Amino acid sequence: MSLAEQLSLLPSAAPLAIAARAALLPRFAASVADAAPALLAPILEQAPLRHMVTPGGQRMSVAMTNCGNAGWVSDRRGYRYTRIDPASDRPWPAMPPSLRGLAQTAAAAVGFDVFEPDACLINYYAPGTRLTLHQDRNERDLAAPVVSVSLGLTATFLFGGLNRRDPTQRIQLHHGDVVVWGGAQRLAFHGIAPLRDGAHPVTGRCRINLTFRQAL
Ligand code: MD3
Ligand code: FE
Repeated sequence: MSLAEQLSLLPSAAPLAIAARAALLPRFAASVADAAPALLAPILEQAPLRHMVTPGGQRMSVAMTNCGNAGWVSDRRGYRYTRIDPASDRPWPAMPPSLRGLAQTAAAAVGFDVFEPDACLINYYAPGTRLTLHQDRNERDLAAPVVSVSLGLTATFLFGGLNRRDPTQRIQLHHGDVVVWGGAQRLAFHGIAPLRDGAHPVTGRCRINLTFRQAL
């Protein structure tokens, strides 16, 4: 059995509280993480990954797409959630119930008993890709948490404060890790350091991050 297979059979470690209503749940998604590429393949076929453009005109280095009733998009007009994929003029692909249920179970583990995500943003990181410090504030109800599932190569998550220039903590996010962000940390600045090159047995040479949100 490969090391990755052995690790996937270990029980997940205790939650790591980051703040009152924010926590890292190590390997919480272990049971679905190894099957995620097969689950995502038809979604990526219907709504291919694309490099969106920021309102300032910069091409994002992260490639993105969405599933669910709403999807996050960025272009010269700004950031927003849409029900229709502008690339296909069709609704975004459905959110797989198993992934939605996992996000709900994770949210409940941090005290969010009611979490009804309608959007799942899929972020694809090739080696060298980064996500600069930003806040997520396009969701209608900022009292709802964001739940993130990491797949594939390990990334360094940068976790700052409520002001862009506050110091950042670095947290390693591994395959199968889940992070729940709620409470005051919901509006914290955060990002991903340039992804280190490597090969992961499940995803290959990339990291995929799924973020579940109550957007509309
Ligand atoms: C903290 N994604 O999609 S996930 C994003 O790994 C995003 O792809 C990163 O930041 C990634 O917006 C980080 C963890 C995460 C997601 C949303 C948050 C942390 C958050 C919203 C508020 C505070
Ligand atoms: Fe974010």
